[in-house]
Amino acid sequence: MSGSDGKTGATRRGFLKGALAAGAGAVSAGGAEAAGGDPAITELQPWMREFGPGVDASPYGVPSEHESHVRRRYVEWLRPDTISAVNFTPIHQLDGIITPNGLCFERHHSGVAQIDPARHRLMINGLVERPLVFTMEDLKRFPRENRIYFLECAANSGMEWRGPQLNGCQFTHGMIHNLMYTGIPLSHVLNEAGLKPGAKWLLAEGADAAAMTRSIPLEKALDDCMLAFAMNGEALRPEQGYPLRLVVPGWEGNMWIKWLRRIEVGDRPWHQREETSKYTDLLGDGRTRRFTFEMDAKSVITSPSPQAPITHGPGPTVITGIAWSGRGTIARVDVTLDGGINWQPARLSGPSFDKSMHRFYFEFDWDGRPMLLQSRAIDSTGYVQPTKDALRAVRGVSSGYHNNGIQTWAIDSDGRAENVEIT
Ligand SMILES: Nc1nc2c(c(=O)[nH]1)N[C@H]1C(S)=C(S)[C@@H](COP(=O)(O)O)O[C@H]1N2
Ligand SMILES: [Mo]
Repeated sequence: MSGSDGKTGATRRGFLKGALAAGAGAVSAGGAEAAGGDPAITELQPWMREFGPGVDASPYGVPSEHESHVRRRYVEWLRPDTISAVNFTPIHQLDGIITPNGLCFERHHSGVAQIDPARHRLMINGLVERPLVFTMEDLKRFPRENRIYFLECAANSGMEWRGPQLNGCQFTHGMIHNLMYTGIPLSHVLNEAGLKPGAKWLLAEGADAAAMTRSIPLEKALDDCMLAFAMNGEALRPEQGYPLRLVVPGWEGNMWIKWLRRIEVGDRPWHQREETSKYTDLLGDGRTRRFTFEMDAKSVITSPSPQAPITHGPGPTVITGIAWSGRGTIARVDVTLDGGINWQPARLSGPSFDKSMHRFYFEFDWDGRPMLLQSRAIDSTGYVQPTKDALRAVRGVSSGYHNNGIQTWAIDSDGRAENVEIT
């Protein structure tokens, strides 16, 4: 598995040597060196001497070659060409609240459906007055909305249920993305078809070879579900369901059917594979919870973390991370440096939207000693993110889905981070 880069110690030693050569006191509070002596500023660099690539060099822009390490990654035992295929968002390298389109984790059960939008249709059938079939063009004639939501797979952090396993938040928490969706409220097409008395549930079906199908309560469908065709201002990426995906705000990612082709209206749930043998929470006594739709409040420190160690010495240090709740907004995030003995409120920065990712920062003076970092989210309902032990006390140790327990990173005096658990 490609985890931490193992370069931490070397980088920090390099910095200390530089600081010593420049003389004690040359390092300012922010870590910047006093002017003079650094060839990176005193000498002409290659890019200062020549005309750069012209305006047409990349008609569709890509990140700097120096950012090529920022990419989706997978783990060896969940390979890309299997039914369990998943890769992970590099959350340790991102900032703000919006996930760039090319870095959104992917989870698909039969690969990416390659769909010609001109031949894509959405059918509404079942308990409706008028069964209807829409083209993409038809759908775009309904009034559109723009909304920002997180999508988290119910299995995110699932591999950590019995104890710390993966050394990096990309792998422990990276089955999440947060995007601005453009689309139409699902209620528009349901009203157009006309709901018959007795209509209580929907079955959403994908056009991929897996024909992913999930039952969704009608109440939720009419409340805030969307038929989305754009993410962050451009057409959905094929991986995210091009040309049409169901958006089910705050609820587990599995319900957000990609490549959406059919919605059947019925009077009861269908109990499909993905809502019975999969995506149900096994409890300690052998029973399972029937449905767990909402994603509970959760947070994680993304930097420092095992793939993003602290690469400077003691002094001003920035901790950052993300928090989200399927039940509303994030009211507060607390951070602890000592494994939960003392908690301090972090600083939330950026817009706070319902069922969207939130960004937090915590700035402090690191004394260079080892730390046990944790964050804990409190959402707008007052719910407090639990410890992993508290979750196990209620749900046993055989579960895997819906693990929103508090994550701990042990930081050593070299700034390296490791996935640990405090028991
Ligand atoms: N048609 C279809 N929709 C699907 C899936 C799939 O395999 N096929 N996977 C589901 C699962 S389990 C998750 S977590 C999300 C992942 O969305 P993403 O690939 O945009 O990250 O899509 C859901 N929708
Ligand atoms: Mo999922």
